[in-house]
Amino acid sequence: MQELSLVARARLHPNRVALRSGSVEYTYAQLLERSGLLAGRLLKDAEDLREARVAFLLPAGFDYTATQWAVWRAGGVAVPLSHSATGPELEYTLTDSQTGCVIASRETAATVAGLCQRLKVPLLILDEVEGTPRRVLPTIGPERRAMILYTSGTTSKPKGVVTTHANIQAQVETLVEAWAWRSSDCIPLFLPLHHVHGIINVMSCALWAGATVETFPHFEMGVVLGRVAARAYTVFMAVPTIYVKMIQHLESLSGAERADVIAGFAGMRLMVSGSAALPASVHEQWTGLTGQKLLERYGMTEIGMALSNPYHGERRPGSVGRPLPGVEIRLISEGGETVTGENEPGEIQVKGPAVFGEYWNRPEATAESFDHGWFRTGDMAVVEGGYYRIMGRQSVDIIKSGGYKLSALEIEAALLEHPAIRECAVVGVADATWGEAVAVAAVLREGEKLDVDTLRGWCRDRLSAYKIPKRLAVVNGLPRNAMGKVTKPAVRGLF
Ligand code: MLC
Ligand code: AMP
Repeated sequence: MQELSLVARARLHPNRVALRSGSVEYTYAQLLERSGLLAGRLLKDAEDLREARVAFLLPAGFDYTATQWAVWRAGGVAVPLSHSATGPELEYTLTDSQTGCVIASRETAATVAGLCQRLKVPLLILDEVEGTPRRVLPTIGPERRAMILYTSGTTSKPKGVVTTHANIQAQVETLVEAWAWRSSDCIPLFLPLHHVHGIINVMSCALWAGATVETFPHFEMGVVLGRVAARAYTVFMAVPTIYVKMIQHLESLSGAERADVIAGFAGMRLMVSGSAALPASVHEQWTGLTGQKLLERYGMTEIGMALSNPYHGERRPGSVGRPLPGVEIRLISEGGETVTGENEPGEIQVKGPAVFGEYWNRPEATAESFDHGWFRTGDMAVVEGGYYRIMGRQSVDIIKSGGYKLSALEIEAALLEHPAIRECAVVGVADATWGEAVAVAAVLREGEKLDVDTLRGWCRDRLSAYKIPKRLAVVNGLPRNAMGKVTKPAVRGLF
């Protein structure tokens, strides 16, 4: 029987702890057992789910991972849902992915029950699933579709990035090799589990290596730092916003408490930052505080991780290092030429087994995002002294806030439904904590008034909390160029 590599590897260390939540531990044997039973339940009488989409809204932890593995082992495509998503956002994800079944816990069921009923999608409540007798599971080839992750882009609505088992394996193997993952590792997982940073870099790499993942429902500063002080972890991965927040928090702690946390960080073998630019000043502050040189890397939902500072060797602040093993990178200049020398900027394009094959049901968007087999990231970079430095994005409509990629167009479309707003333009403005903060310039209808708190309150049912504008400028007219097009750099200048 050919098995998925991640699953087959788990059989090598059945008694090791795979996951820990609070004081409860789960071994690899339990993960295999539970995911096998659930896979049987999902299959019912079928032999293979044949890439049917199965969405799940589950907190990070044993049930999340067992469900993800169950979907894969039954031949389905995993569609993890966001806990921050609003009703309309969940509806979009379920309908766009043509999901055939949703899995929730007793706690999360209320969020999706009404929607599932309306869309006539069966809802499975995990706590009520009965054990299904052991049964033969299908053979899943590496080229089969495995997962759809929704990512915002230059189109208003998020697109589903489809990765195969081969893509996921390549994404995991390159990191396990480059960052020397080992079975004695233990890592905290507090990042959202509907994005690659949490799913691939933290969870799947750790489980591939036979290591232990300690899960948290979200980033709980006090609890996580308490465990750091208790020397619970060997590896730590976070987005820059978390490092900024931890620096602020450490400064507020008493001497002894602070010394314990710092010693916990200092003793780790690896600390990684990614998903957004880590300002060199934050990198240096962190080294000053803990002695740890953060390893910054660059990646994307469509490609996994592509560039990384070295595990051994110079980790340069403000730089993302060199291509990871198995990843081909080229820079293409504005004129369409391949950049050959240093100090000349170009768009990062990526090739290799980790690169996704398609956006779900969007052949045109897929075709546009590739240039003769090279994936066009839309990120600009330059090589300096052998290391890549990210210069920013080609599109002003993509915002990175606290590691989340947001589409200005999607936010504008939602805001235009507000009865007081006649026109608006959304931009990302530089912010010391969030990297970029969402800001909106709005022209109001005759006689209307609007302040930022009222607008934020109105947005709550429509947009995930992290997409909601933090700043509002009410203006008489939006800045436009001679052609009448809104000029976003000038909009940024309003804040
Ligand atoms: C939370 N808020 C945000 C926000 N996160 N606002 C803007 N941007 C964000 N990222 C809102 C909250 O809803 C709340 O709003 C207010 O800000 C304060 O919240 P908080 O409690 O202080 O923040 P917290 O909940 O701790 O969240 C911060 C965070 C979280 C950094 C821990 O955003 C996070 O986990 N980010 C990681 C995202 C990620 O994993 N990205 C990887 C994508 S994959 P209010 O209105 O309620 O007060 C990828 C590829 C790659 O990028 O290379 O890895
Ligand atoms: P996502 O689409 O959510 O996977 O986000 C991917 C994007 O995050 C990339 O296209 C980059 O713009 C950005 N990104 C990831 N890592 C870094 C980094 N180290 N520095 C700058 N930007 C980054």
